[in-house]
Order: sequence, then structure tokens, then C-alpha cells
Amino acid sequence: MKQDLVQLSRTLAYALRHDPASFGITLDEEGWVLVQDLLAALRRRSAWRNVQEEDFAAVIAQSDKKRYEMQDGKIRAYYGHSVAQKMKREAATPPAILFHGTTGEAAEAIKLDGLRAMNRQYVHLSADRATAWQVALRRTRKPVILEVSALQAHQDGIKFYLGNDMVWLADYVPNEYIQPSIGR
Ligand code: HQG
Repeated sequence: MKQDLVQLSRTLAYALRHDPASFGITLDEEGWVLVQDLLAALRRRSAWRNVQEEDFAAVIAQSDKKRYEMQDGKIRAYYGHSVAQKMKREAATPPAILFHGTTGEAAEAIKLDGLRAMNRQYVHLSADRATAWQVALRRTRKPVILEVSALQAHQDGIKFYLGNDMVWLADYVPNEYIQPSIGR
């Protein structure tokens, strides 16, 4: 992806996940904002004076991760929010196993405490091991991959929500559903 699109993707993350107020925009309860409003907000900043809807489409099309979705004249982040107002997500039945990639240190804490959302609104889980590995590589060269017995937890009343195809969300996962993943 071209460097200016990488920059735009980062700016979208601030605007749509973390600090919409600093752009003078408000997200609705599911995280959506009108594309026109976001364009107007970004164009007030000199770096994005000429930004177009096509540039959002290019970020979405060219990113290796599905971070944003745009439809019916609106755009939102699929996951990753840290704004105070909790985004409403669609509850869904998870697959039997989901994965979480993290550092050795965090894995020790998770063994005791369970998985917490920390600075975000939801715990982020990966649909497969390879994705969890990539998530963990952001933090450490020695990833630890945890397996979550998601379907069992769901059956016991823990809620799971759809992020995108590869990312599932949960409010909190107690440690009894978490075990180290062996392999690779
Ligand atoms: C850890 C990126 C101690 C957790 C990624 C993680 C993902 C605990 C960190 C998405 C804990 C939170 C989210 C506990 C959890 N004690 N540490 N009880 N419970 N943790 O960044 O999952 O590129 O908020 O293991 O690819 O790393 O932004 O979550 O290390 O999909 O699109 O606390 O962000 O996507 O870190 O990553 P994060 P994450 P984007």
C-alpha cells in the first residue's frame, strides 16, 4: 500500500476508533459516521485537504486487514475502538475455538485474570492461529498463542460479537476457557 494510504489508514483509526471528537465528528451507536462528514472533517486538516471518498475505498481495498467498512454513504471501523461510548456489536455464535496472540508476560497474567479488554472496548480474538501470531508479533518476537473454548463459553453465557471475518470480540473471557495453544 502506498505511504499516503498507510497514513490515511492511521488517521482513520484515530477518527473512527479513538478520538472522533478531535476531528469534530460523532459516531453513532454502532460506530458509523457519514462519509461526507468525515471527508469534511479531514479536509479541515492541511494534510488531507484533497481527500476523496475514493481514497477511503482504496484504503479498504488495499489494506491487508479489514479495518473499515463503507456502505450506504457511511463508514466505520469494524473493531479496535477505545472511545468512551461502547460500540454496539452484533452478538453471534462463535466457532469452537478462537485464538489470542500475546506476549509471554501478558499470557501469565491472562492465566490468572482471564482476557480483559484493557484499553479497548472489547477483547480481540483471532479466527485462526496464523492471525493470532501476527497480532502478537506487533508486541513481541516470541508470541504466545492462547486458545479460547469459545463455543463452550458462549453456551455458558459469555457473549461473543462479530468484528470482521478474522476478528471476534468479547467483553471478557474468564480463564477457565483459556489454554495455551501448542503447535508451530
Ligand atoms: C493483553 C490490532 C494482562 C492482550 C490487532 C494484549 C488486533 C492482558 C493487550 C487488534 C490481559 C491489549 C487488537 C490481562 C489481555 N492481563 N494483559 N488480564 N488481558 N491482555 O492492542 O488483541 O492493526 O488492545 O493479550 O491485529 O493485541 O489495530 O489488543 O496484548 O486485531 O487493526 O493486553 O488490534 O489490529 O492490546 O490487538 P490490544 P490486541 P489493528
